[in-house]
Amino acid sequence: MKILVINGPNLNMLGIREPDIYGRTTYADLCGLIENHAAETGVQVELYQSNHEGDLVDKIQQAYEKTDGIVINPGAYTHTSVAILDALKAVAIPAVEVHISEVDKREEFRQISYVRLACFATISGRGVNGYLEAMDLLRERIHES
Ligand code: CA2
Repeated sequence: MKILVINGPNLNMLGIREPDIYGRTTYADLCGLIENHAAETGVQVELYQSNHEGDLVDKIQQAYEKTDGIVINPGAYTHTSVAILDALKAVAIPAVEVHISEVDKREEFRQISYVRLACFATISGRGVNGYLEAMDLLRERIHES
């Protein structure tokens, strides 16, 4: 089983600033946690981060028929990107939306998610652990199908 974990803009800056909102785990630490969890659960994982909307769309398209599940934290594009929503719908790969912070309790603009419409679950406010929970949800979903 192959899972693609996608992170959007500024998530490469994790742990560097705003630790009160996003914690102290760096992006490199996050990648390590995800890779360890994948190894423990027998999953093949690919990690991808970009600050560019079109690159994120390209990566989702490239996953078509090659990836069993997608974990995606689209960062700020969550709240604006119909292009990422459409890409997820186009490939029709089971996807889980992740947010480190509890977006539904933050500014009004962060409470809107376009991407959510193409995801079967959303995990928000669980810190970096949310990525691991999303991988577990995907494994369950893929085993059932
Ligand atoms: O809570 C999340 O995971 C977010 O997707 C993170 C995004 C934000 O725009 C979303 O509304 C919620 C921000 C990505 C990280 O931004 C940083 C800002 C300063 C320092 C480190 C990271």
